[in-house]
Amino acid sequence: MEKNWWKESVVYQIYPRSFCDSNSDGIGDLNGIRSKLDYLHELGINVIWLSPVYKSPNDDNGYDISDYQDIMDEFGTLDDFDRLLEEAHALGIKIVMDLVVNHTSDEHPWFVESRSSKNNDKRDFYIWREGKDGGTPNNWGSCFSGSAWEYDEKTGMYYLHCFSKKQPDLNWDNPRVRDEVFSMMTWWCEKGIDGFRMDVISMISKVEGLPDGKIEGNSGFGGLENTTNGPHVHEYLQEMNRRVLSKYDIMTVGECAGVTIEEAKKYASLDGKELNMVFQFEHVGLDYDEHGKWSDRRFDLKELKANLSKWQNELEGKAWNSLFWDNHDQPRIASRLGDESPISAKAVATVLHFMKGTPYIYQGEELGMTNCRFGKIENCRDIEEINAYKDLVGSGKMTAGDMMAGIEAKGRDNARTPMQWDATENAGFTTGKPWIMVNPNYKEINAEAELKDKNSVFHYYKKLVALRRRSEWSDLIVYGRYRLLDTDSSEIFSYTRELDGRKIFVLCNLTDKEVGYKSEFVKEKSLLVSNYKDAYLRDSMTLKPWFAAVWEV
Ligand code: TEU
Ligand code: CA
Repeated sequence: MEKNWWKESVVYQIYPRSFCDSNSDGIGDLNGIRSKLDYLHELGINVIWLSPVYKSPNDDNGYDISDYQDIMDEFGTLDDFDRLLEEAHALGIKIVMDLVVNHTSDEHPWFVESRSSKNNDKRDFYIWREGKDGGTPNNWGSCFSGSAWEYDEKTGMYYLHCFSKKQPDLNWDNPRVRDEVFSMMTWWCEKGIDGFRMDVISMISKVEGLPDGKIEGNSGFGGLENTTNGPHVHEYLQEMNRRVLSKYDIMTVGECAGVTIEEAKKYASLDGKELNMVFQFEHVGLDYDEHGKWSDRRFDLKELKANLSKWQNELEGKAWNSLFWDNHDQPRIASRLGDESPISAKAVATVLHFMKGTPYIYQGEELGMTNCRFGKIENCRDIEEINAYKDLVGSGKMTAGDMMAGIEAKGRDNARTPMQWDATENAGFTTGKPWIMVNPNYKEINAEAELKDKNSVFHYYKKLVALRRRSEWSDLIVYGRYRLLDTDSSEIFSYTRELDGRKIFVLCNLTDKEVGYKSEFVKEKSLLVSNYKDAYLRDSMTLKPWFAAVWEV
């Protein structure tokens, strides 16, 4: 297996709006991030994935970009960015930008011109269609509820928006769109950034003719199948690779909603023709129900183990995996798979961080931050939650109570409550009024307290990062072969990693109960890490609640 720095990295995702506010306006910013670089250096991570910081009206908190080459007013200036990049690099921390090019903001000059008439220079930068039978051009639904088409009075046509109506989809079939995107990417690479996370990159090529999709559940709209993994997506990414990516020593990860194993082998093939790795979403869709994500259903552990193991085994030797539980779109794993106790946060971290692939830590995950009881929709800020609430409660498909339970279990705002730095007001995130409520448990869960407590979730994550990046087991953890054990257990998640005759054994009890365990290994050579003190390996053991340990055997 060829060695690469991005395979040996641990990435930390920052959602700038909620990370650290340096000028008391209640909104996180670039100088706030810069003030916390030492904290990240202490954690030991070597790459930051920065969620979008470009100019944006913030309809979707920066995932609606109106100028790709300038910084959003609330976050600071390009000079602030340059300083952040310089100081991060001085600490050996790389910065990967969030590239959002499936769509722009409707306030981007390209779209302002495109919608102004039927025949201007930018008209076919976007996807405009005549209506059909007095309605929309097809039955596609938006990820943020409602139709994926918006009627535009000015020219009497519809434009496509797979997300909010303020996020019109770019027409990637137009070579001039690709030219503009590639030159913008080159501009950022020339500034010295270290890579791109590519937002919904699997959606940039739509099926010819934009045919109706299969009606999804009771939404009344066609699903995403005609918008993901489309006919030209690999052609466009290979062109992007030839014209930009291959010219720099950078890291790329594609956010690929709907990606299958077979598609991932193309997007993230080891031949380096497209991207380095992908985010797949099968595992974080396993606790959905008939209401889609808006359910408080929990994972079935056997299903979760089988899915993660499938990705470990089927990409082996063919493509590189990413490993994540949390991000700015997901609820927090300490609540979702753990029981919000620190010991359970350490257990779910152990399970992920010894797998094969590049691990991603989302801001606050290293503290064991949890989901938030928002109580009422007025406390929510996320366009996906607010639109879904209006749609599902407004139409009587869900009660307000069930919908709030669904939002508190799975909503994106769970990841977007302010980073909890200390026990002072607003968790030390801001001295102003925070743009979104602070999780009231910040008095117990905060960085200051955890930095002082060697037994904290923070210090456990620090150990996981050090084992992967700077230990005698680093090569084994990064490049070793994965093998799932105890396949039929719905309580235990255990596996081995093996390389050049050395083997580690990962054993986790993912329940809050004591569990008897018969081990095929009877004696450890060494203990790498455990969330309990007396983690001795025996052939017959009683595993305490949330017990996690990794031994060399
Ligand atoms: O997410 C795309 C995406 O798949 C998610 O919106 C997902 O559909 C949803 O959150 C699951 O419930 C990317 C960004 O990560 C997200 O923050 C943006 O809202 C979206 O694209 C549009 O840019
Ligand atoms: Ca601020």
